[in-house]
Amino acid sequence: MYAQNIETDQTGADDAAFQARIDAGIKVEPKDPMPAGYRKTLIRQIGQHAHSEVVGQLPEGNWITRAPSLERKLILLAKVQDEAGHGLYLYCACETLGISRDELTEKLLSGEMKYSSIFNYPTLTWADMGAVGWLVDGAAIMNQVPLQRCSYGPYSRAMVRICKEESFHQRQGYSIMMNMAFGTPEQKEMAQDALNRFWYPSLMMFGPSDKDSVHSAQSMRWKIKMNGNDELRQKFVNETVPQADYLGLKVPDDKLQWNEAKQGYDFSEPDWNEFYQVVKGNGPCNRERLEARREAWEGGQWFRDGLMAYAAKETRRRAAA
Ligand code: BYC
Repeated sequence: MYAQNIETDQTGADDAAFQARIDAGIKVEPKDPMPAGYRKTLIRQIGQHAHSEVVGQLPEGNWITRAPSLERKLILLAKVQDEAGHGLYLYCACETLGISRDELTEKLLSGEMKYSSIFNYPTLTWADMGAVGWLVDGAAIMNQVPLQRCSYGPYSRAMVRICKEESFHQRQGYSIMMNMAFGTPEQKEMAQDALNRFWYPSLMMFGPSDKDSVHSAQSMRWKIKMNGNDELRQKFVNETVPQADYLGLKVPDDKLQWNEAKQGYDFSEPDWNEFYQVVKGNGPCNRERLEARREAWEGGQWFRDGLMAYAAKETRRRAAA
């Protein structure tokens, strides 16, 4: 039933009338008519976003047992739990479009659906927890704050709560970076090394340049995306460079320079060949990440079976009462 809804426009939305509603700022709700392409694009984007949150737990989960203090361990645990929560809100939002969580997971594990390229990079030192919070969550906020105003009601509402939590995540990352950058010379060196490794992968999070972006134009018309990839990347660079300056760290880009005329920084593009390789599954940690998700999914089968058996038993009990 679900697949049919996705492939064909069963709800029969008239494109012009639908676009007029979007242009008027009216939110689309799950039972409203919508073009098949709109539904499909949302499933792709929200599903990819949900997968990113869940896979995003892995690089940080790697450091929970090695956090340098009890306080840092508690904060990191809370953050990683938040990511699981974000995944749940987003899977729920996606399910309102007529696809089940099981189907979404199968598509992730088969490689048909993606997750953010950033999580295919390893977290090698404690300073990486700082860089991930500061840069990765910082980039996520830049992208997600505008999505609170996106046209699909369940997605926009999920984003409100997610953004509040992401801003705590970003601050905890920056707080780690401050401790490291203002700490011993060795700590500062670790902070610089983390920035060096995470800078360009963070810029890639916004997706390819607008000229190479396949979906941006249509997604922006539908208000599934509120901004172009390059615009958000530029805003991220403009906000982040002064933060690096404050830390006394150097952004690893010799071409980085303030441009008075555009009131923003000129900066080097990431290596887009590397980006496409990572997206295709050939990044440093792609196999490891998917394997961890596969193990978790297969290992949890007995528990899901138990829940289903209990739900069936309860339904029978209520019917008999
Ligand atoms: N990684 O036409 P384009 C987070 C793909 S993490 C992998 O511009 P679109 C978090 C794209 O899917 C962030 N793939 O695409 C933080 C498309 O391929 P397909 C997760 C990417 O969708 C800390 C192709 O490249 N956030 O939240 O218009 C801890 C062409 O691109 C990437 C979201 O998902 C990438 N970076 O724009 C835990 C936010 N970039 O699908 C979690 C919502 C592009 O045609 N998503 N591709 O095969 C978005 O805003 C948009 O989907 C994107 C891409 C800006 C990411």
